[in-house]
Amino acid sequence: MPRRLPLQRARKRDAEPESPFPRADYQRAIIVIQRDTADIETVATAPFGDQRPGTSGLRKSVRHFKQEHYLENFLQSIFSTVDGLKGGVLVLGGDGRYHNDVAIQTTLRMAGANAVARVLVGRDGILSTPAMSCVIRKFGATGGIILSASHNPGGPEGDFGIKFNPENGGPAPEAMTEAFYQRSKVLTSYRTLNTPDVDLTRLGKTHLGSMEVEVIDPVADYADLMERLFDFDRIRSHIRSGGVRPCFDALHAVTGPYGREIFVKRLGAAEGSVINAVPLPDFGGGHPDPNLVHVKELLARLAQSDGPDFGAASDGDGDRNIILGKRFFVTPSDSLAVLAANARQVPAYSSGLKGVARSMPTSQAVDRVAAAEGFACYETPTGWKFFGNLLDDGCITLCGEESAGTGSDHLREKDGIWAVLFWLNILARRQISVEQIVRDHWRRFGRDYYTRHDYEAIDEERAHDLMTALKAKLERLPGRDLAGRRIERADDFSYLDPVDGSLTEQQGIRIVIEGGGRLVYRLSGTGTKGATLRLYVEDFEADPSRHALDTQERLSDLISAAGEIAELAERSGRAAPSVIT
Ligand code: VG1
Ligand code: CO
Repeated sequence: MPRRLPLQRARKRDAEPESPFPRADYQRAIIVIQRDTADIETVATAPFGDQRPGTSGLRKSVRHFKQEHYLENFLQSIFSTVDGLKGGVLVLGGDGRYHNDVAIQTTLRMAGANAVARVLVGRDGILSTPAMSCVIRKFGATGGIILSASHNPGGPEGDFGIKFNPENGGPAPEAMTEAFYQRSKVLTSYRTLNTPDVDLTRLGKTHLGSMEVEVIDPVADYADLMERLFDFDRIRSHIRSGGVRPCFDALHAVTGPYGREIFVKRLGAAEGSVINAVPLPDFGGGHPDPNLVHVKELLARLAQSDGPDFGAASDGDGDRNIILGKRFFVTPSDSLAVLAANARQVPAYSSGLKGVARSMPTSQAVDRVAAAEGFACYETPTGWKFFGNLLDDGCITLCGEESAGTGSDHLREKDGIWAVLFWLNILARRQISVEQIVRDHWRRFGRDYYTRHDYEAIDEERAHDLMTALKAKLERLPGRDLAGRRIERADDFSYLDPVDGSLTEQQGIRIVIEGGGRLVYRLSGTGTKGATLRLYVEDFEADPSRHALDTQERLSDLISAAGEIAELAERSGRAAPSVIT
């Protein structure tokens, strides 16, 4: 395995155009350089220099994606890189955001021209990310293409994205995304079909050239899988008896139809318990990111005395989740720990867990469960792709990220609705509230206070300089005092994959403080404007009499120390973070 290029350094270089052709001349017309058969066209193109996928696929503004040949170039890089696609089976779908409809047809035509034998495409071009993973695995497909920018806003001024999942159903590993990028830099042409659009509104088979296209129900296979994992009977009777009053907010993103089928039809929740259930191209003007800032309507409902007592929401493509009780927020890091500690309550995990994994910036709450229960706990770089090998190799059963992603070996993607069902199953078994479950968990394992401060859309150069300056200090930090406590360790996180031996470096700065405190700094790999700096702060509290404090207050000394060490305000040019979660 070759050593990977450090992400930050490489991204900076992406800014420079690498095309050997002057784009302005080139963009004047689509030049068809070859017409192979009646329908297949080979179109001349020139590389864009900026098609290196980030944390989760290639993500850019819609405007950027709409540049002539931009989407086609990246698609051709995929078709030319993944051997098995020729003659293979491809699954295709997106989160329904603006441009999904156009891009789906472009992808179908290019799949046909690149000799894909069969495509399974979600009705209306829609598939959630976890449903994609489910379908790839169920039908033994060669891979899948997901059109999504996930939690990023949609609409003509919003973002678009594309990701590829190989046959295990998980995000393409780094070596593969790097190969796409390398290919994108040397492309001179792409192949497409000169054919009309395929009708995606009706289920069933049709043909595009010699390729078979099957329009599938995007919900059915996924819902069936959920029914096999969880105790639907028990959840249904818990809902029927009024033991729990759930409300699921789909934020006008992809999970609306999934939520309605599973919570209303199969579990008997009230009609109105799935809100914002119609997927819209601009997510109704909202931000499909399930955090406290963006689920205002859900919070308002939970605050009503006769309203729901269990709230949940998912993101643009359905892989994230937020879990709420009555006036109570479960941090994603705690959620992962609670699921791990209660896994035996759920049919699919009743024999216990093989191990767990969390991304590096995720709090250490799940580590405590692993230590107490005696199973392994892995720490990986941010991004679901790093869990793939551990899941495939049977090292872990559950995994999660602080960014509202949890999942298990049932798929190879994080899975929003799965997490909600897991919670409902625990509630139905334990017959107590969300808040009681979490408080009980803290009493047993201690509480890891946790917050993330995002500095969005800051100047790229300033962000990189901040990280460089901080890295230069790391060596001198251990042994020093931070907010009255000793710094134990300070490093730039690198990960040696225990399964394939690959090394991924420069994955974020960690400063570990005695007693379970931690500061983490990293640059986002999903943002599309400038740079986004994420500061993650956590601290451990064993004393149960101190488990009900305000998080920002409890962490305030560490937050200010984190600002001082990194000279955050001066170097970022921002007095305060743009989002606190
Ligand atoms: C963010 C999160 C990361 C998550 C990724 C994709 O990445 O921090 O945990 O895996 O988004 O999630 P970054 O590089 O911006 O921090 V999704 O639901 O947007 O595909
Ligand atoms: Co997502």
